[in-house]
Amino acid sequence: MTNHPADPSRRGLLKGMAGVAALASAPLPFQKAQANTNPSASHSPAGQFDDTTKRTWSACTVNCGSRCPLQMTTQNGQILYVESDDTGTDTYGEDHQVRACLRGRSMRQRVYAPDRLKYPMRRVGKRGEGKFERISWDEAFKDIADNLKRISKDYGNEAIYLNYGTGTLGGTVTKSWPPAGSLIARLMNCHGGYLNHYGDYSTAQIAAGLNYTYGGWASGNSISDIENTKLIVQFGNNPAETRMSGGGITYYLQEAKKRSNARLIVIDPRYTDTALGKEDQWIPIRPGTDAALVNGLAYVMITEDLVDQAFLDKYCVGYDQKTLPADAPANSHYKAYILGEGDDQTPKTPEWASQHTGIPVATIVQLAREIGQAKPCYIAQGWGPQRSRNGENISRAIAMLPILTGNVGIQGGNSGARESSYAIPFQRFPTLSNPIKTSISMFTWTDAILRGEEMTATADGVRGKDKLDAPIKFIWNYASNCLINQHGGINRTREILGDESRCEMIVVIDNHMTSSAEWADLVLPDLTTSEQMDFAADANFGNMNLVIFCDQVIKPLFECRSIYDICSGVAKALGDYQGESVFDKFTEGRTQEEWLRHIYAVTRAKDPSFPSFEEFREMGIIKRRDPNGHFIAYKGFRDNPKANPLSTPTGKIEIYSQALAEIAATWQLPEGDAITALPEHVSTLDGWDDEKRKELPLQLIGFHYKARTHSTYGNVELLKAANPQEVWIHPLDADSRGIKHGDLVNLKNDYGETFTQAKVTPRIMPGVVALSEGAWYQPNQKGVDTQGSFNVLATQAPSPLAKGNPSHTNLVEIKLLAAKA
Ligand SMILES: Nc1nc2c(c(=O)[nH]1)N[C@H]1C(S)=C(S)[C@@H](COP(=O)(O)OP(=O)(O)OC[C@H]3O[C@@H](n4cnc5c(=O)[nH]c(N)nc54)[C@H](O)[C@@H]3O)O[C@H]1N2
Ligand SMILES: Nc1nc2c(c(=O)[nH]1)N[C@H]1C(S)=C(S)[C@@H](COP(=O)(O)OP(=O)(O)OC[C@H]3O[C@@H](n4cnc5c(=O)[nH]c(N)nc54)[C@H](O)[C@@H]3O)O[C@H]1N2
Ligand code: SF4
Ligand SMILES: [Mo]
Repeated sequence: MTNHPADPSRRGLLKGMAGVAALASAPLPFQKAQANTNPSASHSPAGQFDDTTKRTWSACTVNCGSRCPLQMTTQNGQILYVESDDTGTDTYGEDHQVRACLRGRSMRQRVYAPDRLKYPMRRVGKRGEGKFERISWDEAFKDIADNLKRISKDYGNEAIYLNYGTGTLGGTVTKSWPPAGSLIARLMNCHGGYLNHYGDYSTAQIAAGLNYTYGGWASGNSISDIENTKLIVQFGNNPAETRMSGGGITYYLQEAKKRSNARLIVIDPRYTDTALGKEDQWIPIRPGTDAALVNGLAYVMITEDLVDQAFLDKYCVGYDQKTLPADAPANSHYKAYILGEGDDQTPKTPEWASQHTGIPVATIVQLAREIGQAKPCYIAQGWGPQRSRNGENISRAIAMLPILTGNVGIQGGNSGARESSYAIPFQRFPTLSNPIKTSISMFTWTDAILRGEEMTATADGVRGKDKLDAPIKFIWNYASNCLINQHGGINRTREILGDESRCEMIVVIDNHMTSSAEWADLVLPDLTTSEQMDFAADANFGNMNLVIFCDQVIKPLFECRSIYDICSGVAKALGDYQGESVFDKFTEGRTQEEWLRHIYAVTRAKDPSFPSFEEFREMGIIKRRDPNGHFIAYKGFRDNPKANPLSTPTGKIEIYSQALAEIAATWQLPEGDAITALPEHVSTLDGWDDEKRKELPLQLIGFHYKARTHSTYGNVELLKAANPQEVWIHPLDADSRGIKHGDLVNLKNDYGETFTQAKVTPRIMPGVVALSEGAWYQPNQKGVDTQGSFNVLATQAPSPLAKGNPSHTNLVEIKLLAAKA
């Protein structure tokens, strides 16, 4: 869709379509423009408008992993239509165009959405009722400052929490995550600090798991390196939806695969858009059982002599007795575990794996032989498999395939992690340092409200201290819908937030009246990217990347203010802290534009090849290619492991991790959770073999959907119409429940209930249903969600090691509510 090579007619069409998409269903002030616009694009739309028509560079800065330039045409100060990148030669492998997907192209709809927040508001009803009164900015600033002072005095700054929020992750001034990179952090660091969080909803389990295998964040070969491979195996990776930009991974995958002509095997419970005829084989798998599949594959590889023994001996710890740490128990190595000579005395035969995964034995044997014989082989995992209750082990297990076959650190191979991107070094907004060193996992904040002082390092993963000293009393919720919508266990969250004596103040800063905003005590209206100047960076692309100059396209709407001005206002109201003006320390005397000029000057001082600020403003985008061609993860280690050891305790790839063995022995885990020294398959609560399945027979997974970026763009009617919210269900499961395609169905489990329409399709394996995450939670009078909002059905119990969100581990039952009219 966004990824066509240069084709003038196609470009004309896209241009015209962007106009149509942007103009349809516009709010009233734009009806005249709508009537004037000829969407056929047979001539330049710009020619039709008067002198005030202008085209300005901006960007889409949401957290879809990509970053896309937008060129916005305005007339009389209002956005008329939105186009994307038209620079470069548009030849793959050169500086091809980074074209926005339909979400970015519908930016006009988001900017002018009827539910735009217009002025600051204070809650008047009970928390969560959604009743507010309009107040002035000065009242809002004073209220926040008074509460910050009171709460930090009574409980300490550890009681002030910056919630996870990625709504404008791609910006520089507006950057909303990581928390320490945001302006809210800078503000709080001028006033005693805040309780930080570690980990993220995206990658908590893989980041924690592969840290023990490779040391630190596990990188993968650049996706462009697929042009050098023989076989591509993707576990739960769906870039056709999750990396949609014209500069995005989906384009690299297609183009690189064309060059190598490598086979593509997709392992996913769903037949994804990434497969969809472009794959050579789809292997549907039961959610949460990828580690069991790997075990079966390893069994075949070991018994058929397909493993790279020399690689395992030289680079790895714990494959067999030879490299097992001296003080590890006998037979606790990987080979013993697979062959059934370890503690459980269970050989992980293909038959064993088939039972767990639902994949036929012959398919497992054939896959093992194919992977074992293809050299090099690009094995990668998206983040779907790890976003589960046993995700740490799953991520480590998948990495075993390239490790067993010696595909790590070579061209055309991969580490088993997700693909890496080439990055352009770019200065970020300095945020000063946080005097509070404590942090919690981003997923455990509701518990920190409820029982903060009981939370410890070994039971709850508190870091920086043995335990928390205060519960959360103040929440900054900036560019985040995690207060309600994006956080598992919505009904439990409602209960905890509903007790106003616990968390005493919640400030939500957003563009729209989201379900999280409804739970705020104060709602502050932020500018969109289109209303201010900023730089966008940090895309997940291939071996080319870009930085975008986001200019101010239109004047701020209503009483909206930028996050810089909001933080400056609070800073002023805070007065002095330890004898220093918070305002002076926060602003350093600069305006937003002056900061951007300063940040750019710092970037340029480090790298004089950047053009001048004014040149960049004119160009809109700076694109660069990786001077090394393709990134090859762990190449230095592979070439010379003594000179370039990994940052694991042994400096090697740790198949058996002593650090994990220690954690397993010392942490307190709830019954049913496991941390293991080897990347074992473990059964979990709400997994396929949970007893509960008798009542809740269907496994429910989520996925990231092209209709939205999480919840962002969820209020754009055109996108909703094109990609409705629906639950994928196999015809066998639908038939046995009397459900037909398009029927309204109810999804229910221990945590909650919702309804949505059924998509009856063989694109999902029997016994599994899938619902995209991010639909806007909207309960009816009985408290039942009406929008198919995923997180009413998800748990708040974290995964064992990362304390991360097990979003894809759920059991559910589905019933017919009403047949399609
Ligand atoms: N069940 C389930 N839950 C999940 C996931 C899952 O797979 N399944 N995925 C998880 C993942 S990976 C993530 S990253 C999180 C994402 O969760 P969030 O980070 O909350 O992401 P969004 O839903 O996009 O919400 C961002 C908010 O920012 C707002 N916003 C957008 N632009 C701006 C701006 O310029 N200024 C301000 N102030 N606000 C802005 C949007 O209106 C929206 O309310 O969700 C997690 N939740
Ligand atoms: N359009 C769009 N793009 C996005 C986002 C968005 O909301 N919308 N969100 C962005 C963000 S913040 C993130 S973190 C990424 C998320 O990127 P991912 O986490 O990779 O995306 P998901 O769709 O959650 O999962 C990928 C695939 O894993 C499959 N899957 C689920 N469970 C299992 C399992 O147990 N085993 C296997 N093998 N497969 C499984 C799902 O069916 C899905 O097709 O996407 C980013 N891109
Ligand atoms: S949502 Fe992502 S892919 Fe789409 S325009 Fe925005 S940044 Fe680009
Ligand atoms: Mo994410």
